[in-house]
Amino acid sequence: MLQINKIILREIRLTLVEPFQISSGTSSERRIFILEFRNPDGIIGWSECVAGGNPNYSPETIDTCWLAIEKWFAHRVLGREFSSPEEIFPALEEDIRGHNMAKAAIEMGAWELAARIKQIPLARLIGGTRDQIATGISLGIQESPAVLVEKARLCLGLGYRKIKMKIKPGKDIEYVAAARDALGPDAPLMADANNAYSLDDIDHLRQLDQFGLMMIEQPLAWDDVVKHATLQKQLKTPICLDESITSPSKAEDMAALGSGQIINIKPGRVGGFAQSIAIHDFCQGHSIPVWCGGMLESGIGRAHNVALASLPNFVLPGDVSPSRRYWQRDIVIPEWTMDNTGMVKVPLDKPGMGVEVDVDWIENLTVRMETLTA
Ligand code: OSB
Ligand code: MG
Repeated sequence: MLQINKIILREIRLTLVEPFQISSGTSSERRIFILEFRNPDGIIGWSECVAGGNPNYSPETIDTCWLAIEKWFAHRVLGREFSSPEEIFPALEEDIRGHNMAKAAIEMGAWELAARIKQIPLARLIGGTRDQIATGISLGIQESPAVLVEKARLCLGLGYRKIKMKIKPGKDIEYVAAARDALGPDAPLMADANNAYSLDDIDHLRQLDQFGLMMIEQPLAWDDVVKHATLQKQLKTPICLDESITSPSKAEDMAALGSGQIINIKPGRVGGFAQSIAIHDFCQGHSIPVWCGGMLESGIGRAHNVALASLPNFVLPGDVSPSRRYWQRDIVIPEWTMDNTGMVKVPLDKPGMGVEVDVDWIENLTVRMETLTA
């Protein structure tokens, strides 16, 4: 039986070890929204709402999520009895459109709490089978091709199994060419455009085909699945969709239309674990590989991503880099680490997400807090 009688919302701020630039903006300080869930026996679960400070990735932000949770979603779960966390998403979805990251924050916290109540690892509760996951790094747009090459080389040396290079018009062909040239034909390289192009750029994007990239992520509009199908027909490089896959139905559209061949699943973007699992299962049945994306999460969101990436069809390395890639000091104990072959261990020796929250540290970092009760 799953019952939640208290949810504590907190905003903390953490400074990134280095600023992160994508085609639609740069972040240097991350506003992070974390949620604590308590059941009547005092068992505690955690989640992270992955929305950013600005709506430059999706329409949601920390502030819209806070409002949506406070106004609508918390009260859909507080004080109610659920027989399984699978019942949470439908309860949040009824007559409320969108707000997936807010829904996911509630839903994923409920799964984490459920795993702790059952005293089993979260990864196992959601159907994960791996005990370690392959990891890649997402490198922001750099000031020159030479700087990108230097960073990418360092990352391959650290063991990362995939190097994702952020691109935008004017910082694309030359950058990717330099990386391929310097790192050799077998380096696992890909690019992520975060919607920086249109169908007018087909000839330009076709130049990327010569570099043997594993994939190009979301070159066209954030909500598009139709024009990506037109582009994919003209490109040899597989398209991977990120922003525009917001539900299992969008994954079905991608497969039906041929808009892409790979999906980056971010549980926040799709409304939580149940929706992620549904997309995972659909893709597995259609031979579409998936991998777990990242949203510059703290150690809490990272824990949820690691659990998700342990499912069997997560066959490509995820953007689930270790804590030190992002933060001077993370908010979980132990911090997330990666071995020198690019593998992150799925914590299977503890119930729940497998790391503990450094409560004193988050108390110190908290800039806003609100307690919601049944
Ligand atoms: O498009 O995958 C993206 C970060 C913020 C917003 C969008 C994206 C990203 C990343 C970072 O690529 C991945 C990570 O967390 O390491
Ligand atoms: Mg992306």
